[in-house]
Amino acid sequence: MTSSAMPSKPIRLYRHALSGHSHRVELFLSLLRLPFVAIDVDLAKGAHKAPEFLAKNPFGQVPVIEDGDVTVPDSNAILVYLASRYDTSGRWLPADPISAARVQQWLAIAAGPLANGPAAARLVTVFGVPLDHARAKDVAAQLLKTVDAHLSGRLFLTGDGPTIADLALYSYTAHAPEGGVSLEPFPHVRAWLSRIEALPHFVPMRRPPAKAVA
Ligand SMILES: N[C@@H](CCC(=O)N[C@@H](CS)C(=O)NCC(=O)O)C(=O)O
Repeated sequence: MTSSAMPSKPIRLYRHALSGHSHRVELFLSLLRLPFVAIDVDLAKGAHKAPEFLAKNPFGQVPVIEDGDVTVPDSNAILVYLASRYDTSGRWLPADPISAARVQQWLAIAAGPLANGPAAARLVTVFGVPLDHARAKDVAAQLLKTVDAHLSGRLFLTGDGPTIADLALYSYTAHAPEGGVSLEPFPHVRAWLSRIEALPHFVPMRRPPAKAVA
């Protein structure tokens, strides 16, 4: 399959509006100016565990995209797919071995400490999921300290320009305070968030109702 500028019909994004995993995909679709329709999956009612959704993603999680007859679950896999298929500039997922490895390194961080830290802390406060909040906050603080040091003297995670690595880390970092994780001690992280928010066609993630945040 070769890369092309536009899908022949809008991409279908199965998502939840308060999911950072879904938002990173929605953000990239917007930055690439790709046509898409968002389909809200009612997680509270268990729609993600219904047979028709499990046929799209056997792990029963959002996000999933359908692009013509191609179905891709998993936010980071979707970022890789969209960059490989539609980013004709090649800047979002560079092909040279070192840059490609750097991007993959951050995608692994997004699936590891970002999910177990800021995202997990927010699951406790916003959704009432019975996880260990103190441990999630510790993981988040350690991650943010490391990322803050990494971003000192760098504009973006892998260098001077944004890649899908930055998008994978953005949503749950920006919304970490909803999980009781402060961004105050991390000035380089806050400056990096602002740089992403200044990208043309940036779209924010919805904030939960105030009463939902502890
Ligand atoms: N590795 C997956 C994680 C996705 C994920 O955790 N999705 C959450 C919403 S943010 C979900 O669907 N949770 C429902 C469940 O796991 O049952 C990805 O990157 O897409």
